[in-house]
Amino acid sequence: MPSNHVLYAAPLSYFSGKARSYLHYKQVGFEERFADRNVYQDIILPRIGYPVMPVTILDNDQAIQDTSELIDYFENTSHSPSATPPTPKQAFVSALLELYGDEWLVIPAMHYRWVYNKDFALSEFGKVTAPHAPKAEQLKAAEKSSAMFQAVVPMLGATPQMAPAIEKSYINFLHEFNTHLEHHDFLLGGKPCTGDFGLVGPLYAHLYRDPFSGDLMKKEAPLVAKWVERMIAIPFNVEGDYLANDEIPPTLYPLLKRQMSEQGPCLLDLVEKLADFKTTNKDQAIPRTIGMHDFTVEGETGKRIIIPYTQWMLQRALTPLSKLDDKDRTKIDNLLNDINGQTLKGLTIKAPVTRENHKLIWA
Ligand SMILES: N[C@@H](CCC(=O)N[C@@H](CS)C(=O)NCC(=O)O)C(=O)O
Repeated sequence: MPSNHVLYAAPLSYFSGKARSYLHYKQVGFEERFADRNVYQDIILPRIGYPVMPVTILDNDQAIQDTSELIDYFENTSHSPSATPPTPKQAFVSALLELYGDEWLVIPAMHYRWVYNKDFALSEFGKVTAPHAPKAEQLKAAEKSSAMFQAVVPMLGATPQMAPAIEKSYINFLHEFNTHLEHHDFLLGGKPCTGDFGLVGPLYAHLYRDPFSGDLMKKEAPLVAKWVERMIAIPFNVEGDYLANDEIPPTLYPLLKRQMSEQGPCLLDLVEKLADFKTTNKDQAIPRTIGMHDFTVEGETGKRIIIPYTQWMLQRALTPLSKLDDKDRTKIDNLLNDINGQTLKGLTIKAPVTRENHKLIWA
């Protein structure tokens, strides 16, 4: 397909998997280039200002870093095939599950990568950091370049104390998603939505491609592994559509309930903590983290960092609700009741944020 969009990405990367899968689905035509050390130096740092992947340079030379901004860009400029359900309940669930994949499943993804797949992960980091060096040198370079990622694991809450609960929750999630996939090819029927792309980030690079985790997924949830294979197939093959009448499949409720019970309390606390932070720091750049808070998974409570960016993802799910009429609003409220997400009903974001030039700023 003729196009000069370039995706700088790598196979080991969480968000590269999301961007790649979406761009193939969207059929916009792009070339993927390996984001090695030189790409970081020559393209990513000068264009974005900090080291991160994936980065897309569009054919008009615009640089897009964030995968949700990438999705928004192509959903707004190239309509078919769409990843945004046209009806309100499905659009809301799609955005919620994108938030879940991006900002919560990072906990099991990072846990399994660094506890069970460390050797493989290091060899993959070596390819990014020192692509042309001999293997031993690559591994040495990988220890250095992956140090920040390894240090983040306990900060995300994936500590040895939390490990059994994180694994229990992930296996339960796999079983719940597997049951859903006995009935549907994608989250909302026969066609993927932004929620599918959010989930494929962790479920591809870390939890399918890393060898121990891939075996676990194939054993515990073979249909989830097949879904990953559908999500990464080239060309991306879709024959169906979203379910009629704005229906949320009943088999999705256990996943949504899991999200509300685990991630929900952290979302509410984040909204409070970010508002508190703003009262004393409103002239300061918004930091990547603003302290730690409790989180509870399968009855076990640990601590994890509070990430302001997550509120931006939450806002993307909630903002469209304010434009709904009373009838549609009631439908969303009923859905939130059914998934134990009552606390999100009418939630006020006290210190809204937005993104500008690849950075989070106060809205
Ligand atoms: N929200 C961003 C997240 C990007 C991200 O976290 N990328 C990871 C690799 S998958 C990274 O480069 N992390 C380095 C860092 O955040 O310092 C997106 O959607 O693109």
